[in-house]
Amino acid sequence: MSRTVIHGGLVITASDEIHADVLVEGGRVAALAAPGTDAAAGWSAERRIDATGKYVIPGGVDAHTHMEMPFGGTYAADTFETGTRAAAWGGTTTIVDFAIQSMGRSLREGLDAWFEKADGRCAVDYGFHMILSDVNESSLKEMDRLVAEGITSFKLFMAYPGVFYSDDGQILRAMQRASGNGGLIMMHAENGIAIDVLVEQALAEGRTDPRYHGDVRKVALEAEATHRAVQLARVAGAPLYVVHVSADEAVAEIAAARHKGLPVFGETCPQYLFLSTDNLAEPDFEGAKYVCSTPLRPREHQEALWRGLRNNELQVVSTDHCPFCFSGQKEMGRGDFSKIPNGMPGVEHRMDLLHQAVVEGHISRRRWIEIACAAPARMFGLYPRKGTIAPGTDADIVVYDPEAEQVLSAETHHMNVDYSAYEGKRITGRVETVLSRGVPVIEDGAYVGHAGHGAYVPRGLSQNL
Ligand code: DUC
Ligand code: ZN
Ligand code: ZN
Repeated sequence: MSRTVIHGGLVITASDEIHADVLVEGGRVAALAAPGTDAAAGWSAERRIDATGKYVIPGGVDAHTHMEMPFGGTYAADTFETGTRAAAWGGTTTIVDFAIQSMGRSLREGLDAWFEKADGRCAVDYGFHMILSDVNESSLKEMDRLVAEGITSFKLFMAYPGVFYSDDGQILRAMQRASGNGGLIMMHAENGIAIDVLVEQALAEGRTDPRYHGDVRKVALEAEATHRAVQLARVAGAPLYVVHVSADEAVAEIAAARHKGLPVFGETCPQYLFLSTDNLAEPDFEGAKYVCSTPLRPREHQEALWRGLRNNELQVVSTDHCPFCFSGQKEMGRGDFSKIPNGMPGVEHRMDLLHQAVVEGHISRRRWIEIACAAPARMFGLYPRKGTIAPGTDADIVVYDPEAEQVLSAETHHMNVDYSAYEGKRITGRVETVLSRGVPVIEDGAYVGHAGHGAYVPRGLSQNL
């Protein structure tokens, strides 16, 4: 059985920071020992990684990606191959992507299509959530079967009428079903019916630039939908996970629900923490690079998100990675912001941006690991196999240099997209080595993994309840 020793580093998990040597054996963590005692303990190993002065952290778990997602007449530009490779570069060793049920089709057909796209192509491990676009008697029954197979979470949309949208009755039925089968409902909480009215009015009045995407998708309409989702989940007796929370008033709705003791959870994304409507207003259609939904908000909202992450009103930071090239894809919306495909690249830089948040004092090191690794793993039934470093866990391990400097740029990133949302941003900290189940994927600044190493991971029920 192949053995690796990572010695001299500071092992950081969501609960501890300890100087320890880590023994990896056959793809799993076998033991941790006090620094320097590894030889005495008889740890012979083929590979020894010197982590002196470095952090040894669990591989990141990005619970919200959309590889090759069809949207607005085009497809997200990262395939499972390019997207998981970029994830590995940034220290993310597990993604949970969204398989999509098409209108009029079964969940099974959607899921099979996503298995087909991912099979044999991934650099790191992957699981699936299921997007419910057509809630009916038959798809409700299928939910039970999927939960038994390890697809234990379901995304519903209160936005995008005519595409992914579910009405309140459909949402309630899906929540009731999840309450019975143990599944977790993930909600895109924006009032899409009202938004569509405002889109129509904006376009009719000649307000067509990307910044109006942010204008029409109002804070009140995110907060209202979040409130409604909470009340529907409460009536159904189901837990609720609100995805890509961007507005302070939506955080307040989640906090109020949690204060009542309801099992309501929230996720935000780096773009809401670091970017703002100032980006959406960039001239010459550049703002299109930042069109995603929920939209970027005025920067005053960022403090509520950071506070929410610190005090556990928000539990998870995922990326909602859904990249569209500026050239040829974002450009589809010149003269009509509603035709700009919604989504931004991000899977490569989540761990780094959140480390930058540690450097800037927004969160502690352990909270960094909690929100980026342990909490998403627990939330989606992957813990402790993923999300921590302890005897028996998968050896998904990142050696992270907290002192290295880097500048984010489309010139150097590995995502299959022609721009960076963080072009020129200076970051302190960088991934040095990445192991996926004990196998090197990134080593000495080079990609040494291969498509097909990444395995499908069936998930258990959410462990946060
Ligand atoms: N939001 C996006 O920005 N892109 C894809 C789907 C979504 O909900
Ligand atoms: Zn969404
Ligand atoms: Zn999404």
